[in-house]
Amino acid sequence: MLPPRSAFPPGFLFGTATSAYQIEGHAAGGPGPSHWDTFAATPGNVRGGANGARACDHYHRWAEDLDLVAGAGFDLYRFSTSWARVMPEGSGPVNAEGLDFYDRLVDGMCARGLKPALTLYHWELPAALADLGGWRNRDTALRFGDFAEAIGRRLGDRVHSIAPINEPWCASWLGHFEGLHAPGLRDIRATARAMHHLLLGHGRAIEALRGLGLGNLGAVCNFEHVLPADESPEAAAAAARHDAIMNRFFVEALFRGRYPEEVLAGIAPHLPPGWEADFPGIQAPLDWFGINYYTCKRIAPAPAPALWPGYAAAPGPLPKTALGWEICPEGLEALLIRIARDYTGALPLLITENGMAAPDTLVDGACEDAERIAYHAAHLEACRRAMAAGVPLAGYTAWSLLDNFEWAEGYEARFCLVHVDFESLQRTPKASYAAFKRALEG
Ligand code: IFM
Repeated sequence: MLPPRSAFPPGFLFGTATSAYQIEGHAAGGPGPSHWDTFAATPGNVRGGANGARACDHYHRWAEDLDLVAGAGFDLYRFSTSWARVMPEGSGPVNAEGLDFYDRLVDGMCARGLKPALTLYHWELPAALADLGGWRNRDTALRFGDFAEAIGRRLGDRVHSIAPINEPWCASWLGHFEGLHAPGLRDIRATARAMHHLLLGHGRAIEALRGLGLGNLGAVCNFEHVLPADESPEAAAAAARHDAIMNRFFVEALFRGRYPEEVLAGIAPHLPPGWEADFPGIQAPLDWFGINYYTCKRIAPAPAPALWPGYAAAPGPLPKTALGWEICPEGLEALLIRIARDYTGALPLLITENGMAAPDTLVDGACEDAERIAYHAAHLEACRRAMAAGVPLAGYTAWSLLDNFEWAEGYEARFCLVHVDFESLQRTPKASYAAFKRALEG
């Protein structure tokens, strides 16, 4: 059972999240192509050859979807704006239809009493900017500031909060080093530049939004609880490298104005000249910090001869989700305590994503996702323990509202509270949706 609302302090915010490309249906409404369209169109990149062209058709069904968010009693809805939808060429003329869509969406949230929690970039880089080098190119960070300003001007008067970029580790490392996300590169120089320019873009966006007089601005990073695969010093060192790349690089830049030595050991020669001078902008003060957490990861040294960073994931003993991710709520508790202690202090923290993929099916029109209820319950209890230990946690956001386009996994990994039939597009609330509804009433 999920802990009820009354088990949390008054004002603690409960929300659910989605992102533009994963649900909207990118073919509708006159956007430009994004690098996810071109990545998905390349054979072998996405399971089943899927793409986001239709997704959940949220572009046309958004009112029904917002009714679902409000119907469960959530306080907040975390959504994102697609850069390629609003600025088809990445800069210059705005697609009025795209901006109007987000305007209606935000009005729809306000009309239902939902707090709009806006993420500006959840990975739809306009293909026109990808052609110019994408996040490898410093200019993309500057153009992102312009995009932030255009969105801030139109929606800023009604949104509750804004975060410029979702999960910069995925947008840089997964897409430029591991090649698993768009743009599908495996190139250390591209990675180093993307890591830095995403942070620069974050800083530019915060500057533009503050310039418009907007507040409640934050950042959202994803974290794993990293454990060495065994007790050897080699595993400890490998785990420390993964931890520095995934867990420390972005938060250390945002809150300390530096990059970890373990990461510089690999990427320093590939960073753009003069990178150190960008830290004052990257470190622009924030009003909150968002944590996306799903799993823990055991790390072993890569087999020799290994190039930097020289580590590999090893299997662990805990129960796993449909994507093979270990279920480790204790890792969330440890991370919350660590991040507050080492980086954010009294700044409010939010869980901006947490959830699990399960092999959900409809049986007689119902989806009994008991495993998902247990997952959220265990992670909410971990939040309570962290709060009891002094962590200033202000909210929890379940990933995700609707089964959706799970990036390279296509439509097979279902993470959500509402089942979507991708033929008929019918939405069916799962047992986990009902469990949240009950918990939020109490
Ligand atoms: O679906 C993604 C989301 O887009 C970003 N965070 C992780 C989720 C699950 O993989």
